[in-house]
Amino acid sequence: MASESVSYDHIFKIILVGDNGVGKSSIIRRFCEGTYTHDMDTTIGVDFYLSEIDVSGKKIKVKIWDTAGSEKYMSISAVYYRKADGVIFVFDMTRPRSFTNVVSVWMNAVEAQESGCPEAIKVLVGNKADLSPEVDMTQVKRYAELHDMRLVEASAKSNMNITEIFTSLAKEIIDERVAREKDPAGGKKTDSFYVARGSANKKSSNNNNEGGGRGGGGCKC
Ligand SMILES: Nc1nc2c(ncn2[C@@H]2O[C@H](COP(=O)(O)OP(=O)(O)O)[C@@H](O)[C@H]2O)c(=O)[nH]1
Ligand SMILES: [Mg+2]
Repeated sequence: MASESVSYDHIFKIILVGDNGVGKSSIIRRFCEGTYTHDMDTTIGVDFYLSEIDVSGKKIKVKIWDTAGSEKYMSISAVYYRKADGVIFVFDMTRPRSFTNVVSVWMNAVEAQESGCPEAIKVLVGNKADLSPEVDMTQVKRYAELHDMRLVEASAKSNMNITEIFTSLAKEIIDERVAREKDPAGGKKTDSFYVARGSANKKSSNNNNEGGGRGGGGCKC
């Protein structure tokens, strides 16, 4: 049988990190498969997913690494932080501790792997935005700005801003590469925006392709 040959404009490695139970696997499943289940299996070590998205007419293959949020897996996960093009830090908007752990554990773990590599583009995601927030969002916004990170309030359950997370990250990675080619010494300059609940990017259906969304690529995991 002849194998299908697909060429891509870009291939990006994206990893999701954050505490156990914040919804990393649910976000990926929602994005890749358009599904949500309440009884998710706990991720052991690292899972690997593939998807495709179209951003500004470019065909992009995204390799998504889902890591276990337990510290005992951090040493396994650390290998996968290396050479990531994008890192999605996930916290649970109903669990303040999961945000303070982004600050005190996950950011340090990722930055420790970055030596010698161009900086990965980072995004901060507050998941479970379908529930009442317990996290102080003023503090979260300040942290995101300080780290030049886009902040997205999302819900894997209600499919809010899930596609937005990946398409906007891919676009930022492309913009960063273009900027670096033009000016190799230049630093990253991200528009610091905040995608809140009920924003224009809110999505409510599974196959939301508008605005450069997924180009019909399902997960090939
Ligand atoms: N209410 C709500 N629950 C969610 C959401 N995302 C995930 N969950 C639930 O949170 C639990 C942990 O999710 P999981 O994806 O396994 O988290 P992970 O450990 O970070 O991969 C599961 O019971 C999910 O069904 C969400 O957006 N809203
Ligand atoms: Mg998981």
